[in-house]
Amino acid sequence: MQEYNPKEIEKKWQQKWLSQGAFEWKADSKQPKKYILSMFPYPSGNIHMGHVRNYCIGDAMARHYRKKGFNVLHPIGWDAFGMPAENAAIKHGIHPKDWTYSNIAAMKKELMSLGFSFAQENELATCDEDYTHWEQKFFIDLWNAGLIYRKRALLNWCPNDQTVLANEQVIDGKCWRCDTEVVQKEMYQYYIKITDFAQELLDDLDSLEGKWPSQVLNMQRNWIGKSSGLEFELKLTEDAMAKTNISSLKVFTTRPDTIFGVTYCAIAPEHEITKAMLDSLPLESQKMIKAMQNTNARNRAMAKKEGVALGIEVIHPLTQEKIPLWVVNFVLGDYGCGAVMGVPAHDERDYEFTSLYHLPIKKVIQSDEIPYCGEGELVESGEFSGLYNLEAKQKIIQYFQTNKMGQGITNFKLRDWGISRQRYWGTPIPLIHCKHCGIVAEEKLPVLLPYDVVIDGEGNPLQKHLTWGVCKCPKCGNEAKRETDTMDTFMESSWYFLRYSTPKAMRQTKALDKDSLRYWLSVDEYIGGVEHAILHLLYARFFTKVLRSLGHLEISEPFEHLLTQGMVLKDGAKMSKSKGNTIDPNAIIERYGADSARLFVLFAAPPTKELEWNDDALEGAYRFIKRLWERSKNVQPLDSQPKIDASTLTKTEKYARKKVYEALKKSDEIFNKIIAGYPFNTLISSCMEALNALSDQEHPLVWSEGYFVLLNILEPVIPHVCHELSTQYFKGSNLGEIVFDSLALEEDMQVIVVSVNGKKRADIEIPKGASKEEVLGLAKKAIEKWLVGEIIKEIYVPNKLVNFVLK
Ligand code: ANZ
Ligand code: ZN
Repeated sequence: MQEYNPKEIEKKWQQKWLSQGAFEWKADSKQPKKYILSMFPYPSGNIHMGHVRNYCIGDAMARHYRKKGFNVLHPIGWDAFGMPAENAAIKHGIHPKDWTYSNIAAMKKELMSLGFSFAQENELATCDEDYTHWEQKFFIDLWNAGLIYRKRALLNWCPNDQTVLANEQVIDGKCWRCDTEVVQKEMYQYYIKITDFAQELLDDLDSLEGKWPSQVLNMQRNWIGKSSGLEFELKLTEDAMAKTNISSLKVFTTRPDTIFGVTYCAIAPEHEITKAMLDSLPLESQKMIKAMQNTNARNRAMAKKEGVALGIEVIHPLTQEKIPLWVVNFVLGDYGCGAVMGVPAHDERDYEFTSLYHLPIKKVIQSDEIPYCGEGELVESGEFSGLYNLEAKQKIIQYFQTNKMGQGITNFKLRDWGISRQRYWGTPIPLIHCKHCGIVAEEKLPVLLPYDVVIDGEGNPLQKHLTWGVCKCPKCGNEAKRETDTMDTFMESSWYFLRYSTPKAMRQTKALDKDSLRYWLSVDEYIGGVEHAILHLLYARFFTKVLRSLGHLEISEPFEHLLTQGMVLKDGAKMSKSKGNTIDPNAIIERYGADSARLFVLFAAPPTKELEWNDDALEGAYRFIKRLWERSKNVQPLDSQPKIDASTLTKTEKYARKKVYEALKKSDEIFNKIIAGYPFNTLISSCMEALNALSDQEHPLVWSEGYFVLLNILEPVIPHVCHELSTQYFKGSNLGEIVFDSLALEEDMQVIVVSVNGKKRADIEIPKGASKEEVLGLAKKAIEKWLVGEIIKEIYVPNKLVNFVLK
């Protein structure tokens, strides 16, 4: 027998699988299917342990279901547009396209060297021309359906580089390249109306209950952020009206029950009243407000509370009191009305703010603490005093509605999705600006990126290009200009899982193929990092709903089950380049082989938990496979699963068989989801126990049967060595359905408790069906040292316990 040589056998099998097309799906719509998908990678150039983990989990599922007779779609692709490619161009002068495709080639090679069973036929990169084509088609469909619109919005702008910056390019308020102070500049942006689907996106989360991690469902619910309350107006005082030319202030509150506790009102720095007042304020205040305006609103809201008193007042609609008006950093310009009523006695944030500026506090819900955010009885609240606050909330909304002073409304935190980016390496937005016709959709798709661009970090490369942007208006034929914005890369990742199902032969002529979609979607198992819990998963759900509403699709939810894998850690910290604690998967493959890497990753922790890097455990994984290889010399070759008459076996032989079938049972429980979360680690440890138990016995058929089963259930984890041994000993006949021998699990022995004077002293194993005398004999032996007096009574409860009562 040869030595275990992973390099040799892994390469051999990988080549064989590829040349046989072993992982391509068959077009048989009568066969049951499984669509197993690990989130596609960004082609940064090298795979890291996070990738390895992600694809090991998906691959184990794909291989298992394939063996069970499912038609499996398990594709791979590349999330290929985005900023790093442009950064590489700026730093190293490599063209983003060349950089991206060469990274794809390199990473593909690395992934394939792990033996992942990816369908080659379905591969795609989102920067492929055909992908661009259909994404632009969807864009235009949405545009024509009124689901995309253009609006001015604030963007991070570097005045020196004359360029828009992504949030991650703003470091401490400064440009990442030139350290210039970043400002907020108003520019046209394209938005998708995801808010039209807010209610449906929220409601359908209920259908994912139990199938997606509840943490992710809750994060999505909070992000959509439905809240109901009262919207009403406060009149400005005559003086304030004179100063601003504005007559009233509209606010939104979820707590109308606290309305008698208002001691100030606050507006966003972007509010029209702020703008009207700005020039008349002291210079110091103007400076503060401008600084707020120049800070990204979400960051601003997280910062230390601060505010500027405007020196004007509004009138409380129920008490007619005058209430001071402030501009504060924690009110968002684009939520609710961009203005709030401040109730420091019953809101943490308002309390913190009023404490800083020594504003009055007025308690209106009975309580001993301040601030008090719980429920209770209203006090000092006019005719509503004495009501329980939840009831008062409804009564006060009613009062405002009856008197036409305001209305009960529902608000969502979810904002429309801003999809335009002022950068080169993305899908061009296929619109044309015509002097005569306005904005017109391009008719000749795809609109491809020009290759000859200058990417130096200054300005927008597409805008600087001399000829690319010049075109003819599709409507009137006059000279017109192309839109130079490209799309947010989340657009591409919002439908790639649909596109995978489009057969390659159809990809030029169709975005999606209805028959393929009907068969393959939804994705049965989606595996990825929890960092995508909100944006990607929300956009993908939304896109699915939009495409359904446009008639492209029949499903409403794209991902039937979601598994969020845990992080890979080293020395307790997330493995990352910036921390310098990464482990290169290639080095592991080089030293131990792909199977050891796969075994380690799936054995070290259950998929959803954090995985702490451990050199010894990796070594252990390798040793286990080596042992599996070496002990196979005990196996007697077979062509099919053997039938064993258990009555002829010894105790250790029976025990070995039991361990083997326990492992098989574990595998069934995992894949039938009797145990949740695909804990492959427990499957692997069952297999290890089984191999140990086999090693304690010599029966050749028990060895063979054991390997027949173990190679089958380990194949999804360590495919190369399993295929190799399976071919050597069983002609591969074991890599399919396996018959479960439930008799092998039946216990010959049972455990009973032995007590002395009612106190438990031992558990003993006795043969099933042993006589009372035999049991008492064994029991006495087990507790000999406690038998210090004369036995006056022996209590025997069959199958359960023995108790000796001493004098
Ligand atoms: C008075 C009040 C008293 C509030 C109280 C809360 C507790 P949701 O929708 O759940 O986030 N708010 C309204 N618009 C805002 C904006 N543009 N920026 C920042 N905060 C805003 O909660 C809405 C509550 O957040 C509203 O109810 C308002 O403060 C604040 F004891 O009004 B509340
Ligand atoms: Zn025109």
